[in-house]
Amino acid sequence: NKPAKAVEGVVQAAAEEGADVTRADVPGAPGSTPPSVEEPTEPHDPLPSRKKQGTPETRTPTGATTGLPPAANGQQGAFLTTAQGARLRDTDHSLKAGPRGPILMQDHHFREKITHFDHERIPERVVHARGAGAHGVFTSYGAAEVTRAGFLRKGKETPVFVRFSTVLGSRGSADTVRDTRGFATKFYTDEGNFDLVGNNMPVFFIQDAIKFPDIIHAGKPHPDREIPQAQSAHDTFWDFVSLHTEAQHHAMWNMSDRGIPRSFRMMEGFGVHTFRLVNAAGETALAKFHWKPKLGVHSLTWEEAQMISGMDPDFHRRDLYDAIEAGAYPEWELGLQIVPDSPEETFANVDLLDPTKFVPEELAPVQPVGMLVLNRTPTNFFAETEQVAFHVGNLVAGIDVTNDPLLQGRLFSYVDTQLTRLAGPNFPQIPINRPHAPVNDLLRDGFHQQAVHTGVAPYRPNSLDGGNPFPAGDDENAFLDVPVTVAEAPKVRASPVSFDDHFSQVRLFWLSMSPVEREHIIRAYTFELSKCYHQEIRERQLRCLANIDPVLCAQVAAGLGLPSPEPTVPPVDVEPSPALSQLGRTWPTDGRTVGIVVDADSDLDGVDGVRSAVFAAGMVPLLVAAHGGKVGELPVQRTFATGRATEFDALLLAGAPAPAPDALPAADAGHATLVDPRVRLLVQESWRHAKAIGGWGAGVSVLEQAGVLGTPGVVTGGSGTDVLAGVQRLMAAHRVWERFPTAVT
Ligand code: HDE
Repeated sequence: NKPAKAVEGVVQAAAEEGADVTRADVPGAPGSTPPSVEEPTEPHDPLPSRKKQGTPETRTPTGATTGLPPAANGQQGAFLTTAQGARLRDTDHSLKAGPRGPILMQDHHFREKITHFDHERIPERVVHARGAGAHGVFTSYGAAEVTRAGFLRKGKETPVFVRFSTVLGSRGSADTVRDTRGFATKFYTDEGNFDLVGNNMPVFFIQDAIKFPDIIHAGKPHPDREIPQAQSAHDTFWDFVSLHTEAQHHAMWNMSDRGIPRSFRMMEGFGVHTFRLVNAAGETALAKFHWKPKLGVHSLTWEEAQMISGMDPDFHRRDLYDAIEAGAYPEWELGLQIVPDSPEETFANVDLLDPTKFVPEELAPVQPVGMLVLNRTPTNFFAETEQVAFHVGNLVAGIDVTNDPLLQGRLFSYVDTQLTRLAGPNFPQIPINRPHAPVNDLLRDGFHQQAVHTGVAPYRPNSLDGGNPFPAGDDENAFLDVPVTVAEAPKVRASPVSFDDHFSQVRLFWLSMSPVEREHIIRAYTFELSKCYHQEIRERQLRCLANIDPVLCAQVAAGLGLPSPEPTVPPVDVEPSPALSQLGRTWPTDGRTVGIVVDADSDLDGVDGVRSAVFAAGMVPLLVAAHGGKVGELPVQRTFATGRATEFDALLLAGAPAPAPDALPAADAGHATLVDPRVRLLVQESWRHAKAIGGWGAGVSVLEQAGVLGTPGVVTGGSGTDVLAGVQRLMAAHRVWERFPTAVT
């Protein structure tokens, strides 16, 4: 029997926690049910903790007790303190032996402050180091026919955190480089966290996870000089992908406009791998996950991307935060391509285990199953965006993996990498990673343990903690490893024969592009290969292009000044997938920016009306003038020194600001019709980047001086609102595509 004092302690502790526990409930207390010699089998709540095991109140009081918002936890009170809470008199001077003397070793505040600072940085992610995150909510339309996952039940709302990223660059690299983008979503479901760790492209460079270090070492900067940063336009990348031809498909997606998105808000997302879904009846289906942006899929031009890398390296991050803070919440529909589960795991001749292949939407339509809305920016970048840890193995009941060898390897990598990056195994306890479902995991101790675990039996089976915790079954929605049959097969280091087809889907992608998109792809390959120093690498990549398409190959070869080789694998007949092209549709223009050039002689009332109309259309008007402050009563957001065309989706000219006299060559001085050269540059760059342009009043003379009047996508009219209406129609198609030269059809 337990000593009476110990029993009393347990009862008292339970009462403090609000539990109704009597002496007889305490195991070992006189009069309690004697413990059984059998293993307990009935699930029940954990036993009340013993008094001496009660959680000590070690934390800074939380919002519940102080009334302060939870974000303020740990940083409260009016006075500066040490990390231990002792108030400080001075934090600007170290403790010295006299004002001119050396610092004393005993200055514990100095040592605490500097030591903490010295350790503020953690290793950046080995890939996807550069990223931006946001909170949001996912609302399901329902998908019960195919999955039992609770968060996909009709009407269910689930909180999420999403992190977008580039792949190759370091944490401080530019946003608009040519690269794949990460699109990782953590769903905090009632049944545990589900992470959909995807990209903005549906295929990957390699078929087997064991090659991941190879492709990444090839893409990262050269090991000797550590250049170039955040780009694939260099020898080692093209050396690898030209030798390792299964990478050709993903390489072409990177060379396409998808490699330079206009905004995170305007990117698709793909789970890439095939997953296995299980419904409540235990029936399975194979599925691919898709995110479809409400605003459509749009890209920058290559020149814009390069200019922005210098002028605003945080372009995508800023765009995401600005949109959310302005209330223009980014939205995506989650969609599923569902195909029947079969032992062959093949659909329409596509091997569903091969992550270098996708299933064309025309063959398996994307069925919408819910809506994601991002509505809150992080409070603290490090705590949330940097410390968030995604893992493809964070699965919930109703969603299981397949044997895709890339996915299988990822199941190992994502936990492993956090052990270094987040310094130990307890990263799931970091606030941004904590599941919203109850956790009862029998994992104990380790660096940075935050929980004060009670009980004495963190093992199973046990009788000392009443058998807790208990395994769940189907009725408690336990995760199900689908018992798929594993073929009896020899242990080999090999891939299925179907994985040997490295070119047919690259050709499919190429043939699905519009002429403008093909032209961009040709220019991207030509640019990147021109940056290689080794002639043999360019020639080898041209041989790969010959196997994809003779026109593509010939055009890139011409740009490089090299002969166009013959194919070694003749290009095959494939059916294009029109859904892959970004052109030919119109999209909402919400959240787009419209630059309006004004001067004191502009019709300012008219400009004010245009501003209101831009606002009313859900877009952002930015007034651009020679100086900051105001023009008339209108506030100026950008000056000719700070506003470049890259920031605007369309440009309106309501005036013809004259140049400062000292900005002109002597011969032009006093020329009454000349416009400030920076305004001409604004117009010319907007035109080159195929943006809609409009002008009225004196603005029309700017269009004339810039040499663009009467060309496609340049609207003039009697009033600003008429011009805006024409410009808006053009913006719905994203760009004025006719302006791009196309050598290919
Ligand atoms: Fe990742 N990947 N990956 N990856 N990945 C990481 O995990 C890895 C792959 C993706 O915003 C790392 O926490 C291997 C495909 C995203 O925090 C690491 C393989 C896809 C992110 C890792 C792949 C992705 C990562 C680095 C081949 C698209 C950023 C830091 C087998 C479907 C998540 C980290 C974030 C991050 C490994 C291939 C997407 C090292 C071994 C395919 C979006 O664990």
